[in-house]
Amino acid sequence: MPDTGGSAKGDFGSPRGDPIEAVLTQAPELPPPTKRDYPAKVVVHLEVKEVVLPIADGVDYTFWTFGGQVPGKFIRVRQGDTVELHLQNHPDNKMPHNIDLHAVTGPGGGATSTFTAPGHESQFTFKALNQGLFVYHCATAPVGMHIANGMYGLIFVEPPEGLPPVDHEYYVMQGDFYTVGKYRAKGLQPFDMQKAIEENATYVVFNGSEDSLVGEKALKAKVGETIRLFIGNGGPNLVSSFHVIGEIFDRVYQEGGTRYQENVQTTLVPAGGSAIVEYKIEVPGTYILVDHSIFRAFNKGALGMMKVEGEERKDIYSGKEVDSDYLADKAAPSQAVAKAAEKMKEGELTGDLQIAAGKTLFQGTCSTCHQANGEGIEGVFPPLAKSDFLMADKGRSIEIVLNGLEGSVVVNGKPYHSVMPPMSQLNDDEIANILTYVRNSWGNQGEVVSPAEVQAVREKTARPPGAAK
Ligand code: HEC
Ligand SMILES: [Cu+2]
Repeated sequence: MPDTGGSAKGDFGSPRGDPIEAVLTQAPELPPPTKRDYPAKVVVHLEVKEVVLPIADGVDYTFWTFGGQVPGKFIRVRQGDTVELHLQNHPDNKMPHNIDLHAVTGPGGGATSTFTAPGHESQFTFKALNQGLFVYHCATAPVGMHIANGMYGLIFVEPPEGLPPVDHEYYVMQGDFYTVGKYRAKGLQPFDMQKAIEENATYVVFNGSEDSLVGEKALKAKVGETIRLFIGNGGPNLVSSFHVIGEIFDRVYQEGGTRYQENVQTTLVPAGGSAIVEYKIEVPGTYILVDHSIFRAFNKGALGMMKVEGEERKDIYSGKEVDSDYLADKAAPSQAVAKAAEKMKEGELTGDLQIAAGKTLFQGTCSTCHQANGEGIEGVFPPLAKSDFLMADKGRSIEIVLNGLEGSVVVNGKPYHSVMPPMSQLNDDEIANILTYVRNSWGNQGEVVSPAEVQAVREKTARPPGAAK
């Protein structure tokens, strides 16, 4: 492979032709290739907007964004281009902001030239000397807080000859978020500076929300196609171990640079760094994008999907489709959880809404052992369907979910000697919904369980050692 020469070879002279207004896109889409063979002047208009958007079902967060969404809009230029960047700070915003692009050669990467108060605009110009995939972010003090609120995006400086064509290019950027409430605690969640300093993330998500790449919003492809993912990591704190379950990366341009490595399972994406990943798809089905620091995927939101249609290839893979057990409630996303959260906020939560939300949550949390139909597995997992033990005592059933159960228990005349782990990582409203569903399904009939009842049990009982609070 030829030496690209870094910045020394990246100056192709003065920009030629008329200035070009850059096409900017929101994730997961990318602007088209520049398809240019000369250096141009490219004008970029980015507007900072402070917006309230969902980070999870029923959970809102005040994001600070480059362009109205997290991550910021994707910028695509060619090596040697001269970029004239205009940063607007929307008049409704509360904070000053600026931009530091890692693609810039020059102190501060643009930050010192672009400090912008609400209602103002600033601009600066740079020549993109190095090719590669670069992060940009806000660098206004307190810098960590601006990045933690979602102020980052990607700029791709194409090599002069462009990249080889592929069937799909997608933009995926990871970020960690810190909220006062625990994971999925409902309502508008404020930023938690202390948790951010301690690097104790509440959420780790792709593209600004744990629902951004699941269900209807999954990335799409067909068997036989080649995919190129432009992966970024905004941080502020965590390094990503990016992995696609069921795929092997044919090529990885490590850290967004020029050289590629081949046949990679998991690639590191540093905070404030990137990677370009390519793979051809042979087998149809659902592929799961994760940060393989795996609690982040299943307990903090770092999980996305790529749905691939096409002919089965039993010679390559004989297995079954999506394993709904490990995918939890994301296997079949429903609006039920969001709806219940919304009505709870308005004080209009009904038993029916709780049952619907509880059903979704049960699939993810309890059905692995107690089975989707609540029948359990004889001798191993006791039934919840028509369980005399469950229905005899509502308070006790709350306690079991919160604190687990060990030792001997007799359900419908049959003994069980096993262990159920505590599920106290669930919120009060989630446990209330699950138990309302369980106590009103498969022939069971009982009253609703309210979040207040769960909270009361949480307060008056002790968690077993090692359980989540
Ligand atoms: C990892 C497997 C596992 C998971 C997940 C699990 N349980 Fe259990 N559960 C058990 C076992 C095992 C027992 C019996 C424990 C014993 O023998 O003391 C049990 C007992 C119970 C009981 C009392 C016995 C009965 O059948 O009425 C209830 C109620 C219950 N679980 C509800 C739940 C709910 C609700 C969830 C989801 C929030 C859940 N469990 C998740 C394994 C599990
Ligand atoms: Cu900012």
